[in-house]
Amino acid sequence: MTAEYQVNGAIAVITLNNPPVNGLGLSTRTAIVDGMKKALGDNAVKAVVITGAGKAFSGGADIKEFNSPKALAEPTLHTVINVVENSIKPVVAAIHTVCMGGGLELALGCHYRVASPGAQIALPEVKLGILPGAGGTQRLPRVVGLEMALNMIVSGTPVPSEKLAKTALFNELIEGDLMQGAQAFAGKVADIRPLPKVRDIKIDYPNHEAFLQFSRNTVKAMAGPFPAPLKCVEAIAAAVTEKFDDGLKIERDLFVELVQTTESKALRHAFFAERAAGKIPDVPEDTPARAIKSAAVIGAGTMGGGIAMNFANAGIPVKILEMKQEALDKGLATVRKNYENTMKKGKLTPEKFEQRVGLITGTLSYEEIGQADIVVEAVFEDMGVKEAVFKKLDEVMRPGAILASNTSTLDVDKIAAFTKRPQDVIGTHFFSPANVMKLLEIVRGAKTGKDVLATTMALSKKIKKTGVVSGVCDGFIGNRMVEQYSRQAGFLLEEGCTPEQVDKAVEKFGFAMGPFRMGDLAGNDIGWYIRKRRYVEKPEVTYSKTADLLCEMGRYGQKTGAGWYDYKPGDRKAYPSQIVNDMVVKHSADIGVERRKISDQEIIERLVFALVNEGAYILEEGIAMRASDIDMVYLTGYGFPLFRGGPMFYADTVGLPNVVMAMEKYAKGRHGDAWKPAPLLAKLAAEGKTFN
Ligand code: T1G
Repeated sequence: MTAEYQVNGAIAVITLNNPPVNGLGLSTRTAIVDGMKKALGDNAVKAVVITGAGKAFSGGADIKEFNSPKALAEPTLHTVINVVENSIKPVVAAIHTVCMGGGLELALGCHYRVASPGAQIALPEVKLGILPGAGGTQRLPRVVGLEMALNMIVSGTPVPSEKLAKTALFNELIEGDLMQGAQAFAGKVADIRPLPKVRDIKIDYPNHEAFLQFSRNTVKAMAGPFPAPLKCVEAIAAAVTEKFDDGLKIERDLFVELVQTTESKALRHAFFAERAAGKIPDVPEDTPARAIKSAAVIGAGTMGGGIAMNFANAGIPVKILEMKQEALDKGLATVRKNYENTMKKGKLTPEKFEQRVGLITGTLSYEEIGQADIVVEAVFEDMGVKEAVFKKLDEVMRPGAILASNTSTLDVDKIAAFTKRPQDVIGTHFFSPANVMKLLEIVRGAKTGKDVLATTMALSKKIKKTGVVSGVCDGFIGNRMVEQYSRQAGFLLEEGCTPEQVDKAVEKFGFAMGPFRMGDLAGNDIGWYIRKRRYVEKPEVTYSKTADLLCEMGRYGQKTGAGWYDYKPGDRKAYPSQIVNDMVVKHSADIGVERRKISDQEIIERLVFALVNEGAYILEEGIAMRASDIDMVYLTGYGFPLFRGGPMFYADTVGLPNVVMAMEKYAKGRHGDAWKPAPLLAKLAAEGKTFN
């Protein structure tokens, strides 16, 4: 059973025990009701305490059960809460560590609640695209007040129990032994009648309509494409205006509506995908990791400085190595400026500022970084330069140090072969700006040690990155896919689009930024350099020449004041460029392509399905371990819209047969070779299956 029952004197104790977070799955719900029946049937029992074993009181309903028969099987969470609330003996919730979602709703059905300080209290359902569906929107406002409840439910943000100690949510905070204190409290209230029920508390909020209308307007503005936040407000409004049971019904109807939405399914997919990405099938969770107490970074450029900040932010001292004092000083000054800007925004205290800046030092000598536990190379993306650096690192780094490359496309196996310790070499591909973007592609070389992989994955968590393991190929996962996306964007220009038309369509789909604005931001010369290499290595792969023509005009993007768009000094706004549009139109004529009107749908299908198809190749080659890893790469590194769940999840929602049909249509057009369906995609589509 996933809840234990025991009786200590006159107090029955029901302990949820469904690791890892006491999710309220069917078996746990059944065990709670069984425990209550035993307690109610035992005359020696005067009161009941419910608590959770391990690291949570309860993390809420078992999300894994959603959209499955178990979620609605009796006893549902509503039934469990009714059994508790209608008990003729007092029920006390003894809360510790984590009390979230359905776990908090269960506690709100109890007559009393006591908690240890520091327990994380939350109704985070909105982060899964739903809302508290077991009375949370009706009961929480009754104990913490309308405003606090609305903020907690619409944000989903946890609040430490001590911050709620003075509200009716808790009867006591117990500093010492929680279970001892809870049972003593239960003994104290065992004979008090009537039993206090949260549902009986009236919400007293004068002029609540104005507050609720203000909340609706505010939430509508921040919710973006997600329907859940506004529905949370509607459910909470019902707590104020309706009778309790009517409010409960409104909440239930809204919950059922939301749990079916694609947006919620996408958020739940991302929740599990983020956690799955940290699992490496052939590297057991208990693989011993190497201690990372100090780091070094080679290169004080934009990437090197950003990478160093990640270590400092995690409290790890880091030394940046440069060749020239001027470059080192410039890099350190940029890092300091970044932290100053964060401090000016009030997101960093002066103490933290000093601490972090103090953790980052510079050197011109390789000998001074030899004792670091990990070194990350962030030099120019050229194999010759990487070779020189890694040969030097092989000489100076202590045995057991991890030698990581921040390469964004190059062969990590070749880099490892420059050293006598390939088992210590790994790719750690950060995304610019490295101190901001969550994604970290962890590139596993053929000889990378399992402990090095485990250490780097653990380090990704410590520096608050989403680590995703990639095999070695040109561009790993993200950039290999974006290559196809960019090819299609270039072809669309030749066939009739302007840069702003493509960007607008992509941004309407939900991407943070379209491909051309992104190019201007990152620097069009980066892609130019990579294409020049590819023209030699893969002459059979065709590209639109427009991007090269742009660079030949010196229009590298914001850094040169002009790119696909025009820019004004001191203004980052992208202005459509007549020069570029004329260049594109002329180029179409030069290559004999008649320009045509192209729909947004075609733009999206060609850009997104290009990602999906390359993702399918990456999956079948084993470069990515799972489709949800590819989704995490795009959700955390490329601005793919979260409400669509990532390219592979999105393809599943479109239906793989529909994706293949669209590709067959485009295969009949120019550069049809780009639309050959990956065998895995064709197979899944034919079998009516999905990637995830
Ligand atoms: N259901 C199922 N599995 C869960 C889970 C849940 N609610 N919460 C966590 N897990 C799994 C997670 O997938 C991972 O699995 C492991 O537990 C450790 O998680 C009716 C309907 C609780 C703060 O949204 O925020 O109640 O990878 O790595 O960092 O109104 O998990 O090990 O196999 O995150 O210590 C509402 C979601 C549900 C809370 C713990 N509750 N969870 O953080 O561990 S909907 C939530 C969290 C609901 C009712 C509605 C965190 C945590 P694996 P972890 P952690």
